[in-house]
Amino acid sequence: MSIDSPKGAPSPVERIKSESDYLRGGIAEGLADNLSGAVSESDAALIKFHGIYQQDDRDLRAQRAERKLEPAHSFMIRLRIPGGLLSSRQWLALDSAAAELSERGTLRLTTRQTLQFHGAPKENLRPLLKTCAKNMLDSIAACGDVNRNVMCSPHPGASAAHFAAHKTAEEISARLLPKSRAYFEIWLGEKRIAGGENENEPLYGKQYLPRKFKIAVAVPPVNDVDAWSQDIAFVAVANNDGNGDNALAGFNILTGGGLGMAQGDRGAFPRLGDCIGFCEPQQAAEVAWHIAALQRDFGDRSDRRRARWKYTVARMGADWARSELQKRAGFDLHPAREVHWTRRNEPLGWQRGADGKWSHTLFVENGRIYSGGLRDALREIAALSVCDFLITPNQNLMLVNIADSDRARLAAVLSRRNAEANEVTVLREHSMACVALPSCPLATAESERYLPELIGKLESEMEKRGLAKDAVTVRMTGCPNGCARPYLGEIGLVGKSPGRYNLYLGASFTGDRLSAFAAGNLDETGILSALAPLLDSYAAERNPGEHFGDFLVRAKKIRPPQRTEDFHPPL
Ligand code: SRM
Ligand code: SF4
Repeated sequence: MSIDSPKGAPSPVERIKSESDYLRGGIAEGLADNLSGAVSESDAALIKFHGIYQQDDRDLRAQRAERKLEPAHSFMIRLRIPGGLLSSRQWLALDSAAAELSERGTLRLTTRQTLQFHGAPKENLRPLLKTCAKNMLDSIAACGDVNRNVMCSPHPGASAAHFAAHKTAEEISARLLPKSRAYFEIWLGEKRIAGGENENEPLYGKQYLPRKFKIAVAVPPVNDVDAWSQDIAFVAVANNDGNGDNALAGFNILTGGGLGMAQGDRGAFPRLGDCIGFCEPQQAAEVAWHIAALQRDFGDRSDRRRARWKYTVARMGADWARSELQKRAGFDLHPAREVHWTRRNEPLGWQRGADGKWSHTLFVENGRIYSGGLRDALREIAALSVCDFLITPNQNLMLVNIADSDRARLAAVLSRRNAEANEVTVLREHSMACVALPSCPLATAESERYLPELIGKLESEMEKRGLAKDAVTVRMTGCPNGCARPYLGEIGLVGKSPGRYNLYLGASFTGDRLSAFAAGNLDETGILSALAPLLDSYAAERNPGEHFGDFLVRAKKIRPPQRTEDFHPPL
C-alpha cells in the first residue's frame, strides 16, 4: 500500500501550533471567561497537548439545541501514566478526584493504559490537575501532536525483562516529553521566569509533530500492547544465556504501524509496523527520539488525514526509515531476533511473578469503573496500601506487588465486595469497546454502551455450537478511527451509523495480521446472521487449537488484506 507525496499548504492546525507560544495560546484567558462553558476553537486544539479534550454531552445535544442553549460543554482529561502503573495513594486520589470534580464521576481505563475523567466543567480543570500534580501525576502530552502515553506489557514484577521494559517505557516517555512550561503555568500557577521567552522544543520545534505519535514496549509472548499497531514498538528480547534469569538483551523495533481510518475516506488504511532491526536496551530512547524527529521532518503537514507516521513509512519505505535513523543516531541496528507470541491479554485472577510477589487481574468491562462494588473494593484495597495498581492495555486493572502475607487480606476484600476476577466468559474477557457515545464527538454509533449486550448474544451463539471455552477477540468502535484496535480483532465491528456496523474478519489471535472488510452496514440481526455460518464451519471444521481468525483465512472464508480497498466496502 503506497501513497502520494504531500502537496499543498500547511493545515490550519499547523498555524495554531506555531503561533501558540509553545502551547499557551489564549487558554488562560479562555478559562477566565465565565460566560461560556467552552474555550475558543483554536484553544480547543491546543488544550489537547495538555491532555484535555473539549466535549459536549451528545445525549443532550438535540434537546439543548431545541431550547437554543449552548451544547452541554465539559472536558475529558486523560492522564499520562507510562506503562499504566499507579501507587495505592495515587489510586485513592484519582478516585476522589473523579467523584468530586467530574460530572460523570467515573474512572475510565483506556486502551493505552491510562485513565480518563469525563465531564469535568471548565472551572474544575485546575483543581483536578492540581490534585494530580500533588500526587506526582500529570496529563502532559496525553493527547495532541506529540508522543502519547507510552504503553508497556504488564507488569514489572513478572520477570527481569518486564522490569527492564517498564524502565524503558518510563525513559522514552520522559525523553519525548514536550519541554514547554505552558502546562505548569496554565494549570498549576507557575510564573514564567525571566529568560522564559527563550524557551524551545529541541525535538518538536514550534510546530510539534504533524500528528499524534504512539510508542509501546512489548514483552513476548504476550502481545497485549498490539505491537504492530504502534508508530514504534520495542519488542523485548530476553537473554537466552542459560542462566534462566530472563534478563533483557534488547529490542526488536517495529515501526510504521497505525489503525485510524475515517468514514468515506477510501485512501485511508490501517497498517502493520515493519521490523527494521534490533537495538540494545540503552539505545531505545535514542531510537524513539530519532524516529519521532524523522516524522517531524518528513510527515505530511498539509493533510491531517495522511499525516500519521504510517503514511510517511508507506510513502518513503521502511528501508529509508532504517537508514535515516542509523545516520542520525550514529549507530547501526542489528538484525532482528526471533520472538514468539501466544496471546494478547493477561490471564484474569491470581499470578505469581518472578519476584515472588502476587498480582491479581480484574476484568473491567470496557474500562469503565462506576460507583459500586468494584469501585468500593478498589478504594478499600488502596487504603490498605499493600499493592500497586496497573492499568492493562486491554482496559483491565491489575493489583500488583502483593506480598504473600497480604494476599488473603486482598482476596477477602474482593470476595466481600463481590469483585473478584469473576466468572466472565472467555469471549467477554477478550472483548473491548471504545468510549463512543455520549462523550466522543466523532462517534456515529454506540460502542461501550452496546457491546456488553451484543456479547451476551454472541455468548449464546458460541455456547450453542460448543465454543463456549474458545477465546475469540471481539472489538467494537463507534467509528472507523479504531480506538479499540478493531482491525486487529478476530471479529471487528466498526460503527457506521446509529445501530449499524461494518464487520471486519480474519485478524490473527496474536495480533500480527489485520482483518479485512467482510460485510457492511449491519444491524444486530445482520451481525448475528453474518457470523452464524462462519461459527458453524469453525465448530465443525477447525484444526485442534486453531483460532477463529486463522480458521477463516485457512478455510478461505476471508482473504487477508493486501490492498487499500480490502479495508473498505466494495464500490
Ligand atoms: Fe482514540 C480520537 C478515545 C485509543 C485512534 N480517541 C479519539 C477521541 C479523542 C475523539 C476526538 O478526537 O475528539 C476519543 C475520545 C473519546 C472519549 O470521549 O473519551 C478517543 N482513543 C480513545 C480511547 C479513550 C478509547 C478507549 O476506549 O480506551 C483511547 C485512549 C488512548 C490513550 O489513553 O491515549 C484511544 N485511539 C486509540 C487507539 C488505540 C491505540 O492507540 O492503541 C487508536 C488507533 C491506533 C492509532 O492511533 O492508529 C486511536 N483516536 C484515534 C483516531 C484516529 C487517528 C488516525 O490515525 O486517523 C482519532 C481521531 C483523530 O485523531 O483525528 C481518535
Ligand atoms: Fe470515538 Fe471513534 Fe475513537 Fe470510538 S473509535 S472513541 S467513536 S473516535
